[in-house]
Amino acid sequence: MLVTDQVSGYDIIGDVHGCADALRALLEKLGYRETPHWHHPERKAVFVGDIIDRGNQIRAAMEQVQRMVDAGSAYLVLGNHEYNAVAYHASTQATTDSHLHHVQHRLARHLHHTLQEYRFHAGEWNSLIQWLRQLPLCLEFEHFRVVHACWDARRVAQAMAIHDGCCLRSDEFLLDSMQYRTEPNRIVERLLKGTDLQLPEGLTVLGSDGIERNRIRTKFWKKKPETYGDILFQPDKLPEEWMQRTLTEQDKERLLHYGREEKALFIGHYWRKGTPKVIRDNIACLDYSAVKSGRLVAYRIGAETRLSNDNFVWVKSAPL
Ligand SMILES: [Mn+2]
Repeated sequence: MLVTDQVSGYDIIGDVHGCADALRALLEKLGYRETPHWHHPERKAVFVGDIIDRGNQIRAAMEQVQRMVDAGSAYLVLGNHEYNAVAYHASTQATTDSHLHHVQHRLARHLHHTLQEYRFHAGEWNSLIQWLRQLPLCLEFEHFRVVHACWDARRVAQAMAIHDGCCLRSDEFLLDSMQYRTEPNRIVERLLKGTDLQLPEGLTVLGSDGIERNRIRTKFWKKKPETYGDILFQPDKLPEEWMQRTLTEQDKERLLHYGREEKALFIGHYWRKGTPKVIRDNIACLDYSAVKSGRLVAYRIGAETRLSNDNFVWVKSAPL
């Protein structure tokens, strides 16, 4: 389904992660006013997801976004963190199932800050979950697309076939998505977490978050990549000899290629650092690590179809 509005443009906004003050400052800078909820007379905002977790103003950030979406002045696509919240909630409804118990335990760690903030607000938490379940995994506008981590045409088509991409409305889809190697799980993983590759020969990388991983996040737009260095897309670097290492044919088959001629695409998710720049003239990532004293970033798009570095707007967020 194509989204159309009578507006002069859109402001696509990156991962907020509980930085409500930074969000207010950014909206103000973009010309939005809070009367009574944040809105712009000629534009709409589109959030790429991940409003919750990590920061210390999670409820406040979520409330601002919810009010904007409910009033029709913004859209929100689900991030992996919102998906986790919905899956966690579903797992708490069926505590006798051992698989769901495991899911619940794992997700509770990811959702730690969020669960803390909603601890004494059970009614608000339950209604937030129901509200999140109505939201889409991705959105397609006339001249651009928005998804949290990766636009995979095949997975997007599958998602769009279920309540126009608002897949979590379906109990069956939600429960299946919580089981590995089901189609709903693959759809959610691909759109909300992106593409990755398993490292060979038991090699692992120690992330800056202290977690050891045997997988790396990869670019999904590189044409004819040859080495790991060509496709690595994450803050944690690989040793130089691994960057030079040649990809196997099997690796190459697993990678995706979002073409240069495709519609402009906006994503979040990847913890970028430094001054915001487009990845290519049809791909921009808006996650610049707002919660880690980075930037909360927006991209202002009008009717143009090619992206430019001049259209980023950001605020620096205060350290936690
Ligand atoms: Mn994120």
